[in-house]
Amino acid sequence: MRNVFLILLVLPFANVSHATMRMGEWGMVMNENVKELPQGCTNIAGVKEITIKAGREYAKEFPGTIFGYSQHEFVLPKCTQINVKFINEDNIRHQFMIHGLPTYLHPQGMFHMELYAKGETQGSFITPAADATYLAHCDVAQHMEKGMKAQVVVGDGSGDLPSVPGISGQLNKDSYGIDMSAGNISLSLVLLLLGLSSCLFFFIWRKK
Ligand SMILES: [Cu+2]
Repeated sequence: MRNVFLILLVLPFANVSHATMRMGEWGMVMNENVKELPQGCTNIAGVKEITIKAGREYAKEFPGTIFGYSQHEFVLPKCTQINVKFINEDNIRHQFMIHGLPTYLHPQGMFHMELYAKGETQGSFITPAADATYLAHCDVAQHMEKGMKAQVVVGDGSGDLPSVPGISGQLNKDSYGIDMSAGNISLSLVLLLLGLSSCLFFFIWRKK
């Protein structure tokens, strides 16, 4: 009886969030939205299909990265239902998570797709009514830092995000400092003088 009472007490709060989740041994799709209209949209303006592939293959183009997406930028119209096909080409876990979406549509502002190994899945969300640029990434440790970062531009966007491969440069650029120690400088000078004097020597020797 006490349990029934508890359930009745909790029931009115159970439907507060529109959180949806599908999961299995393949991975998960969390916080999809195909029902709720974002504020400022009068109707769903259209439906757009996008495909995003995740894998090591896509890092080749960008030195210093290990992982990547087949596209690091998506330009999408406002108030549009986006059907995302997410393909993982690696045999490790990868995600495609969009952040900063309206929290009344997506808990924590997040739309999340994840595959534990090679495979594919589908998920949908509706783009908001304002011009904005959203971060999309893979949250597995070090995957974003190593290249799995993209931007989702809705309408005209709100400016490029930093360190998006191919869009706004690399996250961790290798830097090679110049060795300015006395030993290194004197060695360089000696080699320079040696080179110059040998040139001079052969020049004079050939003149004879
Ligand atoms: Cu990943």
